Amino acid sequence: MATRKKVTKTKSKSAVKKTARKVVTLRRKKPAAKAQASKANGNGYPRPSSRPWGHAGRALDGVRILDFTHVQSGPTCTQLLAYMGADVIKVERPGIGDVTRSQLRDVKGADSLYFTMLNGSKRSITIDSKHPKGKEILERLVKLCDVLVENFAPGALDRMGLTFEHIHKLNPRMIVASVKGFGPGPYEDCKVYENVAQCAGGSASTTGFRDGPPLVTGAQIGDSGTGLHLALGIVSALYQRTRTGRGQKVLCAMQDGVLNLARVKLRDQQRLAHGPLAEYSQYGEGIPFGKAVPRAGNDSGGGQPGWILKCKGWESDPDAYIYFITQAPVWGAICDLIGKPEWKTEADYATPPARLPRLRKIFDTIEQWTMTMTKFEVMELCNKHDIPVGPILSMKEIAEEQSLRLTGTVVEVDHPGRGKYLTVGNPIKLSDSPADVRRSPLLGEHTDEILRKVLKYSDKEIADIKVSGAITPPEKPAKAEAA
Ligand code: CAO
Repeated sequence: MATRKKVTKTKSKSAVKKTARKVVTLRRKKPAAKAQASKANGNGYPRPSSRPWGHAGRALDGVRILDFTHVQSGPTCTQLLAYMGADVIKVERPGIGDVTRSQLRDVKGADSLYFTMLNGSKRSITIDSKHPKGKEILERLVKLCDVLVENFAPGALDRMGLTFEHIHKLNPRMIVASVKGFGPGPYEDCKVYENVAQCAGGSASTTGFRDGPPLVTGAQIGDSGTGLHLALGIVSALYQRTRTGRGQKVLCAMQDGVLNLARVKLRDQQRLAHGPLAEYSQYGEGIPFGKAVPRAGNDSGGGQPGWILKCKGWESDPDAYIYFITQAPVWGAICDLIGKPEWKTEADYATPPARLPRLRKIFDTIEQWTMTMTKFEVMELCNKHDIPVGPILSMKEIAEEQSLRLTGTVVEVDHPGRGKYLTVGNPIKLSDSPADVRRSPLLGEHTDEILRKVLKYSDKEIADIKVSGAITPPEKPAKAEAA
């Protein structure tokens, strides 16, 4: 990175560099030398690479992440950064590791899919962060990394002695990124899991059918959604650091992340003050609105009404359905396809406002047509006329979908403990940074490698660390001899 070269130069005059910076410079010698060679142009950026697309390294090459995450929200974030090329070092508790390694296990003794699908492309080191030697190793890592990512319960990182102030003293360039359940306020100390966030972020109260209870959604918008937000915060902080030279705190509260994804519902809450929400089917059904945004079933959240309709085979196949959107510009084509050409001109159906109170009847009529075909046949016919429809795909269908394999969105990787498994690759495609999707690490698989090659401990020091108990599980008390 051009800016990195600049920072290294400036820092060479400062006392700070003598400690943490020194090692960082060592590690980055190669890219810095390369950057030197490709002379900067007038605006300070390096000359555009002449290498073929996809052969100029990865977007986050040279970024090292101290990954102190567990369960889902944090690991989602660091996995994405790893896919983008960052060196992600996952710190895990000796003997136990991330609790998800053993949660929802499907293969006896092997790391669960819960773990393997959230921790690909990372390295694993075991460190007892509460052991004095473990603390020392961690502090050495802090000095060598660009970002620390964590999603412990509130206060846990501080209790390990890793306050932001302390981290910043060790490494002023360090970005400290956290997921917490809630932001500052009455609930800031609460522990939070996915569905708590879905409920507190406004998703559950607006999901489901009007006459049923609130519903949580299967998509992990609280965990993976917040991890995604955090990744954006980290990349932005890395970019700002190229100008300021210093790291900063990045905080994503799961409640905030869910609300951000549910923002159209906050939109509707405010619209409600000005009258009923005409695109909600309850409006057409003559059911009055209450004080808060109601659950909208399968109504579309936008201005183009939609609903989920049965297709051929729905009686036995729970996924034989299609989402059908009556987009205004293709209304004529829809009328022709479903055998209702008169709806193109009849006053009750010809315009979007006229159709709003009749949505139930319209979708019932369209459904009579969709039920005569499979969801894929409906899709093929509709797409010919630019009518937006979405077949309800089961996870089985997605797992078998070849186009997702070809794009690298679904990737098969091989794992020594469990054999081949499918994972979700990088959903964000960069034309010059191919995703780096590798299997998840075994617990502590890279402990030795990291101690030696990253932290530069000598053989003797490593031998001492091994017997210290800082990287190994505590000894089980010896069983009392039988009398
Ligand atoms: N060595 C020694 N101790 C370690 C360690 C290591 N390598 N890694 C973790 N620990 C310790 C922590 O220091 C903490 O100890 P203290 O409570 O004594 O300080 C302890 O392990 C447990 O951490 P935790 O409280 O975060 O874990 P939990 O299982 O009780 O709670 C969760 C889990 C997810 C509810 C909580 O971490 C949380 O609320 N996180 C923030 C929100 C979040 O990310 N939620 C999404 C989770 S995914 O659904």
